Amino acid sequence: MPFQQSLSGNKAQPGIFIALGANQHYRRCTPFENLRRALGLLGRHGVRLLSCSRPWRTPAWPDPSLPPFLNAAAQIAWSGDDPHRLMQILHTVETACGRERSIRNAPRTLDLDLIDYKGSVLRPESAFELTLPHPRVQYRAFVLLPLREIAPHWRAPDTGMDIDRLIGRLSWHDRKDCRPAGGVLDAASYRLKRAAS
Ligand code: PH2
Ligand code: MG
Ligand code: MG
Repeated sequence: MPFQQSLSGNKAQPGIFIALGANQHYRRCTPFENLRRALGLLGRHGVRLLSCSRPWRTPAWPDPSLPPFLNAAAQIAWSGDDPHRLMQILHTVETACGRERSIRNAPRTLDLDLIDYKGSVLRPESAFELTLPHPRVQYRAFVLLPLREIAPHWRAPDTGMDIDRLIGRLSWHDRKDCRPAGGVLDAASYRLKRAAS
């Protein structure tokens, strides 16, 4: 299942897309292991992985002197109907992977962002409430480049802009050091590894 393009992107059928990121170890786990563990934990909360991009190594934004991130994007399936509840699940998994909340953009063991929930557009008055689509995704190479691997037909639900156009608008500076990092991120291989150890 890793790096499998979703059949629909969000062209034929809207989907649920999340972004994953990590640039800090948690105990002895590397950022790569944190991302893989997160996918396994999501499964225990009833979140099924439909497709996952390759992991990408990306410079920390906005301060590239911080450790680089490992980023990925995934399409998931979930039987619930409230994106706020799904966000709670993402937070629970972040906490289980050592996420501590400090200042904005601080290094983190795990960040799970809900990018697109079935094409919903939510614009709450408070910046602390869930906003959909994720308000910054359309400007971030570290989200768009992995997302394009699994959803090449994705369009931002609010502006309707397609992913190629969004990537085309990024500056060379923002894209130039973002690269696939090698390795395979999917929950099944993490479970197999655990079972063997
Ligand atoms: N996440 C941030 C801030 N900066 N930089 C990169 N490269 N990747 C991220 O996922 C990231 C970031 C806040 O969530
Ligand atoms: Mg984030
Ligand atoms: Mg976040």
